[in-house]
Amino acid sequence: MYSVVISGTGLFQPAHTISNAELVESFNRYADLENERHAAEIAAGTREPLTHSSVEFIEKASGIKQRYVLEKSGILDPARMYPRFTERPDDQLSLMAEIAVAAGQEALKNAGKTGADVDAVLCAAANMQRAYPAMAIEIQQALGAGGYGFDMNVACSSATFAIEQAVNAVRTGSAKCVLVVNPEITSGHQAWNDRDCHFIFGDVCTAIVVERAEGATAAEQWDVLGTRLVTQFSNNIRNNFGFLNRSEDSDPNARDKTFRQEGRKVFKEVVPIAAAHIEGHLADLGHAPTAVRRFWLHQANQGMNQLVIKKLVGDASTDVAPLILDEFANTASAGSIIAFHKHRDGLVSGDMGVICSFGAGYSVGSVVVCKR
Ligand code: CO8
Repeated sequence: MYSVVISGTGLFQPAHTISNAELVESFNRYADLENERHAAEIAAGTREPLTHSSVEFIEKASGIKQRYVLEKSGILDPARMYPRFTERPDDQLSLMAEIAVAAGQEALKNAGKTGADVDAVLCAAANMQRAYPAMAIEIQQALGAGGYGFDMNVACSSATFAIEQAVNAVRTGSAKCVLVVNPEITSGHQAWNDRDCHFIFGDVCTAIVVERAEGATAAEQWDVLGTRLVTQFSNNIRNNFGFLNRSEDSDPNARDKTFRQEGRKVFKEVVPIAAAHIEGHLADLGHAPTAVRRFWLHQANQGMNQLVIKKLVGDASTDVAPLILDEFANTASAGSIIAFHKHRDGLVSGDMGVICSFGAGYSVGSVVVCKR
């Protein structure tokens, strides 16, 4: 068995942002147009009118202030309400691979590695752009990596679940250096015309290099002390988009073919599961939560993170558990990795940290690390 380190991280951040004010203005125009279109049914009492969204609600309920998106005009167009991407020919790098390569190159640079040093690429995200060939194999080729690549999806926990696969591959010797990428193009499967959730998501891609400690040369390295994953089935976060839609003769644009959730239930049910998961994982490694210098938590809701941290250590300050949600919104599996990427300055050798994701499935994944 080999010792394993995380030796580099990378972040691709789209060029466009949408503020809550822009988002709400577009949603409210959409709602007014829909209500005009259905005025007769609304007057007859056979249809409920759509109600306006509000910036104040979004900030109070979630902590989100803006989100990055790959394409803005289509999302804000009240006659469309989803991004406008150009279909690319098969011989051109696909959009998901393009953002994964950008984040992957930064992570490799920070790890002091090149694509040629990588012998496995895991593309882990809440949605894949196509059925096959695997996105990871296209990314592997674009980076000049060897070995193998595969895709995996555990929704918001895709990144931590992939880190465990990478750690196991390096620990057992089947790979020496694994690149995990999390291209999250959430704008493509977000219901921008649903007031209950139109504010939740943003686009981004993160990357992490996991390698054998004895080959690592990066100035900053994190020993992986342990990983732990758990899942428990729930329909409270669900998207029915899939390859059988055509055969089922279902409407590909129906509401259930994009993200939907019972937000309140998710909040109430996932907080105790996540807190108990982290506490149990640390206990089995011989540590109390108070021994942890920093928690890089999944970024879905500010109140959720504060509750998890209060349960664990009683102190919900952003020094203990940094928030990136205000700037990035929920970026599915990338959230905890963005927090790790941006907020680890100032930690010293021997400091322990926990990366933890939680979300659809339900799924929870934790990675306990210690700075070398
Ligand atoms: N503007 C104004 N008012 C609103 C709005 C709005 N936009 N939306 C709802 N309201 C109103 C409601 O109508 C309700 O009014 P009333 O009390 O009169 O009925 C009131 O506000 C309260 O509504 P809620 O109870 O729904 O509001 P909450 O306080 O629960 O906040 C949240 C809603 C923010 C969604 C909150 O419940 C939450 O964050 N829950 C946790 C969500 C979570 O963690 N989800 C994880 C999903 S991510 C994941 O797992 C990855 C999935 C794969 C990625 C998919 C990418 C697209």
